[in-house]
Amino acid sequence: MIRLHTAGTPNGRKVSIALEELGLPYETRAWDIGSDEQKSDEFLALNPNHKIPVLEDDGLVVWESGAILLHLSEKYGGLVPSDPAGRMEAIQYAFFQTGGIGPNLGRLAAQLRRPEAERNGEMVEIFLGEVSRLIGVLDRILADGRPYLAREFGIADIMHYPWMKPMLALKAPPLMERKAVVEWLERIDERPAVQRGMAVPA
Ligand SMILES: N[C@@H](CCC(=O)N[C@@H](CS)C(=O)NCC(=O)O)C(=O)O
Repeated sequence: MIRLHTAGTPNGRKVSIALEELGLPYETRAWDIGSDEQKSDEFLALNPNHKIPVLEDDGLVVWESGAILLHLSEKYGGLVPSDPAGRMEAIQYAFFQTGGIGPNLGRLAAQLRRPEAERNGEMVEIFLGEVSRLIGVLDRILADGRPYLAREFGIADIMHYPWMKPMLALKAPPLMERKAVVEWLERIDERPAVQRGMAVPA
C-alpha cells in the first residue's frame, strides 16, 4: 500500500506526477500546511522536518521529494535512464532542483504573495536574480535540442515542472525569454499523467 502525504504545492505534486506516470495505485492524505498541521505530533512522527511530501510504502517512510522519486524509480522501475551515466545525470538534476529553483523560487513567491508595501525589496532582487540565472542555466542545457533534461522523460523533469508551471501560466518575463525552457515545459504539459498528478490533492 502506498500513501502520499501531500498538500496543493509543487513539492507534493512532484510525487503525485511520478506515481501517475508509473501507474501505481496510491492513497492521498492532504495536510493543511496553512494551519501548520504538518507541525502536529502525528506528522512529526513521519517527518521530523515538518514538510510534505512524505511517502509511506509498505511500512517504509521516505521524505524529501528527490529521495521519494528515487525510491519509486528503484523499487518500481522507470523515470531514470538505465545506463549508469544517464542515471547519474538524472540524479544530478534532482539535486540541482532541491538546492536551486526550489528554495529560490519558493522564497521569491513568499515575498510576492505579500502586499507590495510589506515586501523586502532586497530579498526580491536576490531571489529573482537567482531564479533568472537558474532558468538561464536550464536554457543553455536544453538549447542542444534534447527533449528532456536527462534525455528521457523522468525525475529530472518532474522535480522542476511543478515549480515552473505557474511561471509558464503567468507568462513570467524571466521565463518567457528562454525559448528552450518554455518549449520543454510545454512538452511536459501535454503528458496526461502529469496533468493528473498536478490535480492532486483533489
Ligand atoms: N526539500 C523538501 C522541501 C519540502 C517543502 O518545502 N515542503 C513545503 C511545501 S511545498 C512544506 O511542507 N512546508 C511546510 C513547513 O515548512 O512547515 C523536498 O523537496 O521535499
